[in-house]
Amino acid sequence: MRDIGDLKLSNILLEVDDDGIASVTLNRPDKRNALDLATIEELVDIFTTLPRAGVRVAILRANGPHFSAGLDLVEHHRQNRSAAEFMQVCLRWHEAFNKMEYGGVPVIAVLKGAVVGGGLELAAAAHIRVAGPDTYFGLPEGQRGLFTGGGATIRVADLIGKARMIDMMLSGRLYRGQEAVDVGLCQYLEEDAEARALQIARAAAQNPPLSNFAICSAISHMQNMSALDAAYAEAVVAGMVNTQDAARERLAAFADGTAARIKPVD
Ligand code: 1HE
Repeated sequence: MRDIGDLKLSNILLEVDDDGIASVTLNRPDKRNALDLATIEELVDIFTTLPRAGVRVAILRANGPHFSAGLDLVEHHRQNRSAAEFMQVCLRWHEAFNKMEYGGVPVIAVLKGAVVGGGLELAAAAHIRVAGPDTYFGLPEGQRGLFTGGGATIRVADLIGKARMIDMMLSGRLYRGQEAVDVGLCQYLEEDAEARALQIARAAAQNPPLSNFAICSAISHMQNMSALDAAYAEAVVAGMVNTQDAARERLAAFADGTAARIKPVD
């Protein structure tokens, strides 16, 4: 198993606590956590390694007042890339975000300030998004003469529908507050988004890793399949997950009356 200590990181901080909860912290606050190529490569490395390092849940967060200002526009400007070069850049973004979405480790994003452009594409690759009171979402690509290249046409359209996504890109519309929850950009809106994300992470970390692996990879894969193939794949995954030792133990506890019942708590 690869040790996370082997990773060479400059733009992202990575810590794992004793419960296997990783904090992945974007750490270019001076640049509003703009995503340059080096940061994308670090994301690829981190999310390739976490599933094999025994990490149970990852919290994706950011230092500074903004989650992420998206594509590093200054780097992109300075590098004067060709079409073929920028296509390669986008493929690395896809590599990073696909590792997050399909890697099998739950990723919970804590959002604040600007979550715009590529920053929203990054957030959309997380499994749960927790926004704070000052969080706002935008796709300013059109205003910059750009187009999305980090998966927004798939993930953001999936979250909010193509009509809203097109509106955001054409009109520059920003979403925040309860409206952002209502349209599907985030699942939680909290005064203390960090605390809520940690609470969710601790709850998810109680699930057997194989169950979380299925939840955080199989559902995404199945969205890409025909209904017939998805049903088949679901049966195969359930065959593995639902017969694991951890499931047998938990079912025994349910059968003997010692397992918690599923009820709302006030
Ligand atoms: C940046 C970037 C960036 C800030 N690339 N350097 N994304 C955008 O169009 C959003 C661009 N950013 C902004 O609109 C604002 O910076 C914010 C609203 C996010 C924050 O405003 P503010 O007033 O707090 O900060 P600032 O003064 O604008 O920026 C502080 C520094 O961060 C400054 O650098 P400095 O060296 O002059 O101090 C900025 O240049 C730098 N900075 N944002 C590079 N994005 C795969 S395709 C995806 C396509 C997209 O993502 S398009 C959306 C791009």
